[in-house]
Amino acid sequence: MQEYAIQLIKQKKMNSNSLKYTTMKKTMLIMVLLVAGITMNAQNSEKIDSVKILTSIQCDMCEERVGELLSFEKGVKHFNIDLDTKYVSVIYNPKKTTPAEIKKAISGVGYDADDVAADKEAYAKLPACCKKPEDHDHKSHEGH
Ligand SMILES: [Cu+2]
Repeated sequence: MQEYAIQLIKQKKMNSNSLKYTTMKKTMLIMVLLVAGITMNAQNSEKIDSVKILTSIQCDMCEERVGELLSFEKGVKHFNIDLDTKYVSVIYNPKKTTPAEIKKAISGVGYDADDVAADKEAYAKLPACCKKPEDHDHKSHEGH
């Protein structure tokens, strides 16, 4: 009976101790979960990269054409086309595409993209207003 009483007292002591312990444990657990959550988030969130490509676009039809292409291009998250500077800025997922692939796609619809020259066939199919000024001049001279 005495032993039981001692045990009870011990248990009480332990309980108050373990209450503190539990609170600490909870805090630790929350912290661990938080850190794990942040780490997982960083791993899960798609990595993004950006590239700025100088193109040979001429008018808003070109802007539309390139815009439509980029809207459906694999790995492209966002893009901005500046008709004045002819620069196309692309935010992309480097796991799904590369600047080279994006440039190739732009070339495929008839435009120079940095060092990648426009696909000749695609360029030939472009309406006159979308062709480079030097080709315009050539045409207008032919007409005279
Ligand atoms: Cu155009």
